Amino acid sequence: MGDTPDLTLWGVGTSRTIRAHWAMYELDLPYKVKPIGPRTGETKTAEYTRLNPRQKVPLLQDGDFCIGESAAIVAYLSRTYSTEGRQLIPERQRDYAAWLEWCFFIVAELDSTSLYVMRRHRADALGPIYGIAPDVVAKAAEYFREQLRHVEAALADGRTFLMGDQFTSADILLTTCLDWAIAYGVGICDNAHPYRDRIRERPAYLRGQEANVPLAPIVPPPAKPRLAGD
Ligand SMILES: N[C@@H](CCC(=O)N[C@@H](CS)C(=O)NCC(=O)O)C(=O)O
Repeated sequence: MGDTPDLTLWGVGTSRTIRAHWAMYELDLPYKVKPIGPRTGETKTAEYTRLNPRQKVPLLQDGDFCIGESAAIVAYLSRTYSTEGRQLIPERQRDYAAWLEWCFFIVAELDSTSLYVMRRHRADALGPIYGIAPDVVAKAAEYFREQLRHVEAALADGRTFLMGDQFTSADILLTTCLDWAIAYGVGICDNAHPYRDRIRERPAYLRGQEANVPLAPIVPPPAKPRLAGD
């Protein structure tokens, strides 16, 4: 590996792609952006499918190495490129385990089981593809609120970040879910507001947001029935 990493990040415009852009700025890493968007056909090209057979964004290319899944990308970047004072993963064994627990919890319970289910079944999102289902959307929102109680309990001791004084990639994952929930009109617990406000002031968050903006509005091709993806 040379002194300057050869990093290319594919994908903009989603709650998942922002995580990787944000992590790049937290770690102060130079990188190239391929601003492809979801449901534009750009994840289905032969070139992209060779790099990422899952046909999803985000995807990180580090030289000849490719890795997908937003939570894995931010963990990989930190593990590979952290420096003294700039790291997104705790080092001590039990802190590491607790960090891992938060990451899995956020990805599995807040993202996949709640917000993404809402996205799949909202009329203004992927409902036309997967089925418009207001009851499912309402139940998923309720489940999100229920699960957020674990975050509420953790923040009740006044900690700055999920892992205490150290900002980690778990905070990146959580903040993107809180932003997503608010955008969907799902209320978040009271003590998550000051937590989120604090984090959204971070220069890296603001720069990551800017980098995540699509060059042009994402216009999906005409809807046709699909079995899987997105
Ligand atoms: N668990 C994955 C989810 C990635 C994902 O589903 N990405 C969607 C957009 S949010 C996508 O690329 N769908 C393919 C497409 O729409 O072309 C992650 O966190 O990276």
